[in-house]
Amino acid sequence: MRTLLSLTGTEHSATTNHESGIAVAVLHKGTDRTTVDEYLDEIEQLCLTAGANIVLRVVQERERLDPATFIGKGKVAELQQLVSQYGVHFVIFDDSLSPVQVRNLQQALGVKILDRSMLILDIFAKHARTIEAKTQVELAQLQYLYPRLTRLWTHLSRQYGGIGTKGPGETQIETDRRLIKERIAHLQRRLKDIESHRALQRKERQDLFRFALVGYTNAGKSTLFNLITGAHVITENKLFATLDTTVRRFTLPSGIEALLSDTVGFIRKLPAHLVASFHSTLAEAAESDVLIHVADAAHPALDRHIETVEETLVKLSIEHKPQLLVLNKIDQVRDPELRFSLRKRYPMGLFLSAQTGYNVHTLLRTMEQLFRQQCVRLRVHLPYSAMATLSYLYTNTIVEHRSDSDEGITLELIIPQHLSSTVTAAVEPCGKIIHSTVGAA
Ligand SMILES: Nc1nc2c(ncn2[C@@H]2O[C@H](COP(=O)(O)OP(=O)(O)OP(=O)(O)O)[C@@H](O)[C@H]2O)c(=O)[nH]1
Ligand SMILES: [Mg+2]
Repeated sequence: MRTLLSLTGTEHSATTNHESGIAVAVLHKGTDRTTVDEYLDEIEQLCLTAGANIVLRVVQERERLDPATFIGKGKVAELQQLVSQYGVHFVIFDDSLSPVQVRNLQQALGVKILDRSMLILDIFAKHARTIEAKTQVELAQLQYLYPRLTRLWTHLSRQYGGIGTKGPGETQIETDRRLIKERIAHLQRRLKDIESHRALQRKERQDLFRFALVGYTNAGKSTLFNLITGAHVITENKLFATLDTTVRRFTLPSGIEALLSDTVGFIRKLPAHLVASFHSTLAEAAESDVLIHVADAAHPALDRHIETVEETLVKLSIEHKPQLLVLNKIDQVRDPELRFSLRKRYPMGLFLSAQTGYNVHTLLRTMEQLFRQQCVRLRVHLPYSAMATLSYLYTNTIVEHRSDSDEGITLELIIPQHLSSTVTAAVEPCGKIIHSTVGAA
């Protein structure tokens, strides 16, 4: 990863420890100042996660963006002064900058220029541990870089070469482009292999009902996951602590086993390449039966976080799955008025604390209800000789009721819909299905 990016002169890491910077945002018409402050809070948190500090925030009210420098000339001059006054190492913009804007700003300010996408890609690169995550991040980085290199190349060829000549810059960048293209193809092949392996693993587990935790980064997904499944996924007060998907079995209150998955979090303006290249990681959520949307109830930007997650689910085409909204970190919402307004805004939300365990039993009961709604109720009759089938039914279905008579055993069963043909096939050779109804809630 490092070698390829260094070909272009781009540093592997956007920020390094102890670097300081200035955060810049533009206040567009129709956006209020509080929202822009929230965006800058998030940029600050992203920088902290990447190991850098924001020492100053600059907001410009502007209708039309400057194609050359994004912000206006006067603001660039003001920034020039601030950069030298505070001795910062970088200036970061909340919006996406074009390669030309990055170059012009870099020339004018003499420090590194970053935008939100670059910083997010950087954090992903730093946090990637597994081969899968590393491959996905590298692919996203190169795809982000590639079109930028193309435009840069056009610029350099004009500057150095001119028509019909091949200047040194041009040759170098052509080589870089070819190498990047080859590497992208290689990474895509590798991800395809990983993806088919994952699909095989999912198929092996397909007899279990699947819940998937999704939500904004830092909402507490992994904390809740660990609490429910007893796993030890890393939880941190940093953005994007989790970049992989972990799946574990857990037991619903009725005793039936199900699967729960924890995955990478979402954020506003998540670079499109990242969403695309994290396809195999997000496949577990995409193929789950129920999505549990975890949100941080104590966060001032809660409403916007929920909107962002909903938009991301649409982008992933999984917004139609049955969903449960969990408002986590309720232990941090102490003001009764705030709690009241949250309940009014989110009447369907389930308020809990993954840290203290408050109300987690209600979540489990609700999960069980959702499971039952997607189940089939079966009444079967088995002779006493069918002990193996009986034991199979006890392990793989919920036995709601059992009655024993001289003729044999009658069972009232609740089973996930996708298992109904498997159960029918197990029962029919020795017993019989008396009755079946969809929706066992
Ligand atoms: N007070 C409080 N803190 C919580 C609660 N749940 C999680 N946290 C804290 O919130 C931070 C983020 O939690 P994680 O579980 O890592 O969040 P995540 O959603 O998995 O985050 P990413 O993997 O980074 O997307 C950690 O410092 C947790 O200790 C809660 O119910 N109450
Ligand atoms: Mg996590």
